[in-house]
Amino acid sequence: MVMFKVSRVETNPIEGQKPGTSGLRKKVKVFKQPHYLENFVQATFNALSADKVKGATIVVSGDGRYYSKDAIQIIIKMAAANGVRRVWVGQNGLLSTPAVSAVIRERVGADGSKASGAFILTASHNPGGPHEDFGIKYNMENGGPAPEGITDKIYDNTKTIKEYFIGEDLPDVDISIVGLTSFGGPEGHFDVDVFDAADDYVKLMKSIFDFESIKKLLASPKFTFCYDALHGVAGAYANRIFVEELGAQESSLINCTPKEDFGGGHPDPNLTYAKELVIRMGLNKSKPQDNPPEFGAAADGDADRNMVLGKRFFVTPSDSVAIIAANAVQAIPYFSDGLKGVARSMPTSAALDVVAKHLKLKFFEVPTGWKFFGNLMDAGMCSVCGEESFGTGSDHIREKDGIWAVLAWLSILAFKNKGNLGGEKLVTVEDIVRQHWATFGRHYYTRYDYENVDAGAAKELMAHLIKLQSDISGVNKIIKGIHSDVSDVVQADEFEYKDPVDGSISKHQGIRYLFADGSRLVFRLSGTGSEGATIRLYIEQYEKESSKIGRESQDALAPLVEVALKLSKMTEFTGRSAPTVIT
Ligand code: G16
Repeated sequence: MVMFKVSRVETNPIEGQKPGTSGLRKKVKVFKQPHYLENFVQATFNALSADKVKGATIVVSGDGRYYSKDAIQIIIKMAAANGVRRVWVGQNGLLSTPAVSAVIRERVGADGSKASGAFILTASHNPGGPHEDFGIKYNMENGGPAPEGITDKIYDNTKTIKEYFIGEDLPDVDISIVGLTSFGGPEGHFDVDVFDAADDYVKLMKSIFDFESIKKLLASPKFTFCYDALHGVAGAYANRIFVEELGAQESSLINCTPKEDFGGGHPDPNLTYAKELVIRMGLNKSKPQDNPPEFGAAADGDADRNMVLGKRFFVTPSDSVAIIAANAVQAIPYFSDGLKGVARSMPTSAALDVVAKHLKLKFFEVPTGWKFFGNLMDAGMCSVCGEESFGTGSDHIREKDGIWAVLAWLSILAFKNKGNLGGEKLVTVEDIVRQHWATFGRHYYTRYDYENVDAGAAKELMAHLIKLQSDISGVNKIIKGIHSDVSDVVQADEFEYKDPVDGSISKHQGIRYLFADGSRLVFRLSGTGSEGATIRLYIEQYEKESSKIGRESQDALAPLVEVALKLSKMTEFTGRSAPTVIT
């Protein structure tokens, strides 16, 4: 057996290692600086209680982006030196973020071991490659992202760190081959277990959904399907689940080979970046398609996000979670006993609120960031949750889950078409959404992103919006001057959240302007960018009247958009005349 020694390496704090909405995300060249990754990993080990490190089992894997393979070897060597007993690695270092969560919660090692946490190597929907982004975050024993208490501790540790520990003489482990490698260290055995990336996750999905009914839907000649992994890690699951298990045609999968640089693309499943899928689904007006598929979906780099499309039809993520919640009990076996409650992030539209009210479900509005759902789920208060940022999921794990969302939609389609698969016409995605609007009303919704804006300018814009909030009648005068028929602002504040489970308070979670007719304007700075600042503007308007629910979203929202841009002085502050992305 190969033996290793523990080396103590002297280091100094490096600035800017504060985890954002979901971990630390920076350019690869930043991560490659001497000690950069090592400092953050040691700061994380030091922030965890000793029993989660010494003698523990941890998972290390990610979306396979550039620099992951090097980072995995470094973390393995640091884990060994910090007294970790076992490291579990997905084959080739690949595990989607939801699969990591599933592995922490479900996987039992051959010797009965369970994982106490995971380093997930991903910058999610940000591009990858030598000049792009890398990222790292830590997930806890419940399978969910580390709560703020821990990420704050990690950050504090990065500011005082003086040393880290590493098994420098440990040889690199071949992570392309499934199997166990054992080493001997000062504190006994240290194992690296490389396992199949999809097994646990596929098993979990099969225990949640009725695969037989989805299989029948996919077998119908009238149902056509397309899945775009945008060259992210979802590709490692798509073939297994959609083709091998559910019988979809291989040609229905596009960009499903995971690549270190995501094929040079931006692995963000929205109407701007999922270009190929958007064309195939007939949603690009300049490239009309004869007969687009009935159903299309995309995932982001680490496969926790999803975009759902029908034939020439876009489902907003806010509507998606509301529709899943409204149909879950009938369509998805996992929920057949009922939903414990539902939750959404603050900027997500209120479509879910209306469903919750109708079904008399517990409902929660949390700040942006999946970690806020975890406490509710652990306390048995929430079954289904979602975010406008293309995240949907349930309490089967503690991360949002891109493939789960697709299977949820396929289940709803299968349920709505039960007994109808041989009929004249299938119930389509668009039919389901329109029917939902007819029952619950429609929340017109759009998000404008201004990416990579000067950070100082973004702060000034936010400060300007906060200052305006002290004089609501003044705000209403400005608004009337922009558009006289927009309703009055009745409340303006910064969103603050008190966690109902542990009582912790999160402040400054987005600037809100709430209107008398239920419309909302929300402004936030993104917490996931790696350079400059990204301003997000969320615009929402509720329409109950059935004669008014069929409008084009941009027409319905045009007055509010104009109000938002002028009120915030977007162009003056940022110099931008248009957003980078509109969804
Ligand atoms: C992360 C979090 C999400 C959150 C999103 C928002 O997503 O996991 O819960 O909604 O960030 O990002 P921002 O702060 O940029 O608006 P991901 O997919 O990037 O891990």
